[in-house]
Formats: sequence, C-alpha cells, structure tokens
Amino acid sequence: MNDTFLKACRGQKTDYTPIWIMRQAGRYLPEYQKVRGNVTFLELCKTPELCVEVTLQPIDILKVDAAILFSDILIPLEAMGTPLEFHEGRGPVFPEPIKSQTDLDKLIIPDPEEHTGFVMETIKLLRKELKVPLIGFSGAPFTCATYLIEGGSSKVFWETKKMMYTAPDLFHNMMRKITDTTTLYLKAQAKAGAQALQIFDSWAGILAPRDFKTFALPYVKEIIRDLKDTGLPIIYFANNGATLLELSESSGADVLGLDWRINIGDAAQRVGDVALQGNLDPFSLLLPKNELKKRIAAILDDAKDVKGHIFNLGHGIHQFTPPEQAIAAVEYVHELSRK
Ligand code: 1CP
Repeated sequence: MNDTFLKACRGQKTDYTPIWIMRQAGRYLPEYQKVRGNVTFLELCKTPELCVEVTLQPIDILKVDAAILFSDILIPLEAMGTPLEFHEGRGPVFPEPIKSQTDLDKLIIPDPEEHTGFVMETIKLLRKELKVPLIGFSGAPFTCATYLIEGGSSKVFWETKKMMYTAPDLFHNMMRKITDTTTLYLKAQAKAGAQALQIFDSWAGILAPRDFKTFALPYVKEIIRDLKDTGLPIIYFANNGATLLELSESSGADVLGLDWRINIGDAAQRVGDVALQGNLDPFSLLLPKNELKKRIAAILDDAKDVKGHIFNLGHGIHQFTPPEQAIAAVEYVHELSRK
C-alpha cells in the first residue's frame, strides 16, 4: 500500500512529494472516452463496475499516488429530489431550479445508502482493487447551492447573489438542507471505505470575504467538525480562494487546496500547520516538457517549507490535454522531489 499521500495529508515526512490530479479520470483520456461512448454520463455515475474502471484508469496510466472516486458533486443534489440532466456541450441542467421556500420544502435530506447506494458500492469495490488511497468527495454547500439556484452552470451567478442579498433567510434555509445532506453523504463514504475526503468549493472565489464568512464558511466548518470522528484527513479546496486563505484555514480542514493564482510559498507563510495541495496551472501541461519540468521544480522549491505538500493542478485537468503531458508531470514530481 502506497501511503505517501495520507502521510503528507497529516503533515508527516515522506520520501517524495505525492501527486494526484483533479479530474484525473475524464475526457482527456481515450480510455475514458471509450467507456463513456456506450453510456450517458449519469448512467456511468450510477454503474459501480464502470465507475471502478474509470477510477482505476489514471492510476495505471499516470502512476498517481491517490485515486479519487468517480462520481460528481451534483449526484447527492439529484438525490434530494430535483431532476438532473447533462446536456452534451452545455453541462449540467437542473430544469426545476430552487426559487422559493415552497421549492425548497419539496427537497428531502436523502439517506445516502438508500438514494446513492451506487456510490457506496463503488467505494467498497475500489478498496478491493486499489494500492493507493481512495479520496471520496462532495461539493461544498455554497457551490452546490449555485447549481440548484441557477439551474446549472453560471458565469455571473445573478440568481445566487440575488437570493443571498434579497432573501437571505431562504438562502440560509437552503444551505442548512444541503449541509445536512452533505454531512450524511460524506459520513457514508467514510463508512464505505474512503480514506480521505475532499470538499470542492469551486465557486467560493466569487464571494467577497465578508460574504464568504457569512454565507458559505460556517457550513463548511460544521461539516468538517462533524466529520472529525471519522479520523479521515479532510481537504478543503476553495477555488480562486487566495483572498479567502486565512478564512479557509479556519474551516478546520487538514489540507487546503490551492489554485494556481497564488504562490504556494506565500500561502504557506499565511497559514499555520495545515498541509497544502496544489498548484500547477492546468494549462502549464501544454508547455514543452523541459519548461514543464522547470515549472514543477519551481513549485516544489516554493513548497519546500510546507508541512505536508501534495502536488496537484490548481484546478481540473482540461479535456484537450495530451495524456503524455500529464504522465510526464507525474514523473517529474516524483523524480525532482526525491532528490
Ligand atoms: O461528458 C462527460 O463525460 C462528463 C464530464 C465530467 C466528468 C468526467 C463531469 C461533468 N463530471 C466529471 C467527473 C467529476 N466531477 C469528478 C470525478 C473525476 C475525477 O476527479 O477524476 C469530480 C471530482 C467532479 C467534481 C465536480 N463536478 C466539480 C468540482 C470540481 C471542479 O471542477 O470545480 C464540479 C463544479 C462539477 C460539476 C460538473 N460536472 C460536470 C460538468 C460539466 C460540471 C459543470 C462545471 C461547471 O459548472 O463549469
């Protein structure tokens, strides 16, 4: 069992810097495309045998030090009782977005085993196969709320901010329901065998620090507090969150994920004993290999005083990335950090 990733999460010394890649299973891999060619994305997410197959692909191909469960942050939201569709080229769509307390009242707090048993089954199957630790995950409540309120992806988040500012009680009621759902969902993943848990706050960066503190952070804190008794390391990734770093640290997470917009050495100076994960710009994978290697060396050097560094990209790998560039990046991180 390769436990380098788990050691780094706990701030312990490792022989080399572990690496995994956000969205490491996905469309940039021809092997994933092949599986995905026969089923829709949601069918894939709900078929444990196929989820296992695509989760394992990047472990074999890239030689990363951790696996991440193949699923999506929107799966537990669908389980709350709101229909979810994925439209080719447009991404997720919730055709019945939440606009009122009446809409919200229709949503349930689902029993994770009963409504998302396929996720727990995937985790159990994966643990039999894997020689690296398995990361389970969810969205953070704020990020989940944006999808339910906007009815899908957004660029300006008009509806979300309108609700926050003009109907704060409704917004908080909704966060309450998503938080309770998320806590149960992550606890069930821990019980099924996940060995670390990452909370993705992909849209936290659209918030002013004051609003982050009022509308988003308390719910993340609560989830992390309630997960403490699982004993698993918790990674909190607030994308575009350089201005929220100290607040993010107060979440109580063991590891903070960093996007590429901040120097990891500067981030380390601003926080205490927390481990850091990141933070190569995903587009750096397009650099010629010698330049890519220099970028990786620079990040490893910037992170030399970090107590527990897990190498990753600053956000998900882009779908048009040549897989051989990702393979090279993993090799470089291993080779350079061993010296
Ligand atoms: O067409 C396809 O095959 C679907 C593409 C795809 C994939 C491969 C989607 C649609 N989701 C996923 C898998 C996925 N999503 C994983 C597991 C794979 C891995 O990491 O190896 C994870 C952890 C996620 C998490 C996720 N889904 C996030 C948080 C991370 C991030 O990128 O910020 C978000 C925001 C989503 C929503 C989502 N899922 C898919 C799309 C197109 C979107 C919308 C993104 C947006 O609004 O811009």
